[in-house]
Amino acid sequence: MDYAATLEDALARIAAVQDLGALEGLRVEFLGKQGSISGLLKTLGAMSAEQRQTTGPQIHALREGVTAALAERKAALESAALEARLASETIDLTLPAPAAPRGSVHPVSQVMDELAEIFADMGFAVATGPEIEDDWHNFTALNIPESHPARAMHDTFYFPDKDAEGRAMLLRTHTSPVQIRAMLDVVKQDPGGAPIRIIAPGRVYRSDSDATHTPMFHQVEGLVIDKGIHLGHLKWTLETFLKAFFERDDIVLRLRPSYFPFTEPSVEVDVGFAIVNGKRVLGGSGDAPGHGWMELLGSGMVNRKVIAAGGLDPDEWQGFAFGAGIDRLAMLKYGMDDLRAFFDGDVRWNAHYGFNPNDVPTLSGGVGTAA
Ligand code: 2U9
Repeated sequence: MDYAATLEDALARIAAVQDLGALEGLRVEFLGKQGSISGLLKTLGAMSAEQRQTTGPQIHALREGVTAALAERKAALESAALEARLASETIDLTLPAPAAPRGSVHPVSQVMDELAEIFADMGFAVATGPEIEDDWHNFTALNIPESHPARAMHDTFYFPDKDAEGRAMLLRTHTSPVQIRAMLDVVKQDPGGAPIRIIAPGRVYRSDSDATHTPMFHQVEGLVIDKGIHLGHLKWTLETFLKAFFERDDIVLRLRPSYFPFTEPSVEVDVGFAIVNGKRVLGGSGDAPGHGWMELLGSGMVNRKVIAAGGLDPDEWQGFAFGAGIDRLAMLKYGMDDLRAFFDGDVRWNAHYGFNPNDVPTLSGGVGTAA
C-alpha cells in the first residue's frame, strides 16, 4: 500500500473542506472508530515483526499527518467564522443620538435618591426588604398582635396560602418589617447587638383607593439604634433632614404626642407653613399670623417590645424611628396636586414632572435641582 499517496490524498481533501461540519465528517472518515486510518492501525497486530517494523512507522506517520492537518484546518475555519461574525455584527457608532433625552426620572425615584443622599450625609445606609411579607415581620414583631385594631386599620392585602412556617402571607403595609429584619441581621452578626442607622424607602400596599390614597404607595422609614438615644436626637435628625430636603433654613417643627404600637412615646411631627399667593409654602412658625401647621411625619422612641422582637436587649439598646409618605413629600416639594396621576404612566405627565437622569441629586448641587 502506498501510504504516502494516501496521506497526500487525505491532506488535499482536508485542505479543500470549507466548513466545520464537513471537516468533522472527514475526521470520522479517517480517524473515527470505523475510520480508514483506524482500520490500518488494526492491521498491525496481524503482521510479522519485520513487516510491522517497516509498516508501523508509515501508518503512524499517516495518522499524525492527518491529525495535524485536521487541527490546522479546524483552527483556520474557526478563525474565519469569527472574522465573518465580527464583520457582520459591527455597530455603526456614527449614528446620531436622539434629539432629546427619551426617558425621565419619576419624581418618586428622584425623591428616594434625594433621601438617600441627605441621610447618607448623616451616616444612614439604605436598607431594603421583601414586599411580600409574613404577618410576624409586618405586625407581630411591631407590637401589633393578632387582635390589635391596627391590623384591621391597615387594610391588608392577604395571600390565600400560608408560608412554610404557617404564617399568613401579605403585601407589606409599611416598610417597618425591613427594620425588624435589619435588627435580626445585626444580632445574627453580633449577638451582643450593634448600632444601626438605616432608612428603608419602598413600595407598600393597603386596600384603599380614593383621591388621596392609592392601593400601592411609597414610604420612607428610618431607624436609629444605639445606647442613650433620646427624643432630642430624633428632633435634630428630622429637622436636619427637612431643612436639607426642602432646601430652607427656616423650617420649624412642632412635635405632638400621639400613639403608634411600635413607638413609645410616639410623636407626630408638624411643619410650619405660610400662605403665599394662596399656596402653602413650608417655613416659619405655624403659630405666626397667617401661618399654620401641616402634619408630615410620624415618629417616636422604639417600643421596648419591638427592640426585644428584633433580638436586642431594651435595657441596653434604645432607638428612635420615623415614617413618612414619599409620594406626599414629592407632591409638597414639586407641586403636583393629584396623587393618582403618579401611577397612570402618562408620558406627558412623566415628561413634565420627571427629572433629567443626568441630574443626580447631590448635597453640593442642591439635592433636588428641578428639571
Ligand atoms: C421599627 C420600629 C419602629 C416607624 C414609624 C411612623 C411612626 C409613621 C406613617 C407616616 C405616614 C406611615 O406613610 S404613612 O402613612 N408612619 O407614622 N412610622 S414611627 O416605626 C418603626 C419602624 C420599625 C423596627
